[in-house]
Amino acid sequence: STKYPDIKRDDRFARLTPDHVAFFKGLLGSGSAVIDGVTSDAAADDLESFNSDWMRKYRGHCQLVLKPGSTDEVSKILKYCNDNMLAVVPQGGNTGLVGGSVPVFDEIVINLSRMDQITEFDDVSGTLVAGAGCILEVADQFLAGKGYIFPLDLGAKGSCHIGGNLSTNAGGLRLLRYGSLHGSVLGIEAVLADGTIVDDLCKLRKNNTGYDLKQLFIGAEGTIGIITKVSIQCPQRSPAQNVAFFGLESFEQVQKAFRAAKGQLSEILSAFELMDEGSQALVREVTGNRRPLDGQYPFYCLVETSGSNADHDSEKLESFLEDVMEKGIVLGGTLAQDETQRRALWGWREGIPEVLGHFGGVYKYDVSIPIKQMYQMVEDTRARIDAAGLLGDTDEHPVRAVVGYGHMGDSNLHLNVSTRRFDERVEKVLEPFVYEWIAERQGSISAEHGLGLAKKKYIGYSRTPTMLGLMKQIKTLYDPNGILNPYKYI
Ligand code: FAD
Ligand code: 2HG
Ligand code: ZN
Repeated sequence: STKYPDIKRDDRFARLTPDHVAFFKGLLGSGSAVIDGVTSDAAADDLESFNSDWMRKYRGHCQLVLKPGSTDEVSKILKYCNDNMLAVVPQGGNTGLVGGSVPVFDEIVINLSRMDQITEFDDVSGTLVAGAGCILEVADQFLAGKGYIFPLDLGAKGSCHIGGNLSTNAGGLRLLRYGSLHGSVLGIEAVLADGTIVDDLCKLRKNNTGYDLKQLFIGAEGTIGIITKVSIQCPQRSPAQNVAFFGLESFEQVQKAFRAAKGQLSEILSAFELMDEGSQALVREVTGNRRPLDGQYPFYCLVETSGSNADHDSEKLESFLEDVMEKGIVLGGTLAQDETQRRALWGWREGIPEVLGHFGGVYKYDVSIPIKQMYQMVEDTRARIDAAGLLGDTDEHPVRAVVGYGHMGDSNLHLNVSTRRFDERVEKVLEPFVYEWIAERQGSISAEHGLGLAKKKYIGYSRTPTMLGLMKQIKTLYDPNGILNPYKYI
């Protein structure tokens, strides 16, 4: 039984037998590194969290979870799977938002959580080397103790793994300042489908020696190999951080505020995030927290600065806020006075994904579009859902809210449709409408979350047939039997 009527299990893949399980137990031991539902019934509950995604929207039926403790074990597992035509899903913290990290049918989950060691840090260059299973927040806390920062931050930091971050090429809250992982990752170690270990764990900033193959693994979503180690360039942690939160009356004004922030805060600007009133009303409703501003506004922005001089930075942020308020760009605002207030303000932004699924289900679109048209997408979608009679306050309306928020600094909008339940009518109104809307504006159907299972049908809206052909050739070269994360986007 499966929730995916239009996907068929690939009969080339073997079904798990007790002999297969015995091999894996022989390799990893019979302790907690193997969760086995093939030869033992007791594990059904234990398997659930590996089969089900963060949104509780995608669910597989895997009967075996393997947690290797070393690259050599990953290599032996994959070689055996490849020789025996056993399909696998690499899994990190399972916080991905496109259904890529869980099986579709009975694929084996290879979970990297035991490979979490921080093995090297050079405090002159800022180069960190760690296992792919290291939790992002753990890596960042380690770096904090050394005066450095991980060049990526996101709401799921307490659970996601750095290997998962690389595999999705996660963008996050400070890409505007620290850039993409394609720039900060120096090297990786990975294992290919046939067990070959690719040692490209380079620790150098510069290395122009032929094709930069590690880049292929960044954003590949576990389809061409399993990342086992990561080497990454980390910037100096700024001792001073300041946060402002303010309300505006239109998206036109949001754009003016962004322009002003870049001009006035320049090198200390570290985040510029956008939230609409709909998203903030949901955070208020679910958390019950007191809103940071007295009034309500159609739009809110959170601006963060990170620099070396707290007084100088807060003076700059204060005069920025005064300036945009005087000019009528911003209608009301507040500045965090201490770390507790900074965290509270960030909570109004980072807490949004959690509350969106609170009432039943959520349809998520992670969109890159030219900045001027960014919010139009939310308005057009809301109007369309409304015209179909699906939006309303009562139970017969499946949709509760159509909201938009995201990384204004990167022209990356998160369009979310929060529902009382997953409903086919809603999906039909949304898709392919949303994707066509994006393609007409030369946007991307996935700015930072990837494609996984959720967007596999729609890749053609953002990539040409030639590019898709090249991707398929690479997939075949690295994983000829197609055992790595099958049924997903490639
Ligand atoms: P998983 O979910 O376990 O896996 C994601 C994909 O990578 C899957 O396809 C999986 O097969 C593959 N994979 C995992 N580990 C490996 C590995 N070692 N080798 C090969 N393949 C692997 N994303 C953003 O870009 N920006 C955000 O701001 C952001 N915020 C988020 C906030 C919340 C609350 C949540 C729940 C998610 C958010 N995300 C965000 C989604 C984001 O993709 C993930 O949080 C994170 O990057 C995934 O890491 P993970 O370890 O959980 O990977
Ligand atoms: C964020 O920026 C994440 O908070 C999640 O990328 C976005 O929930 C979403 O759609
Ligand atoms: Zn995001």
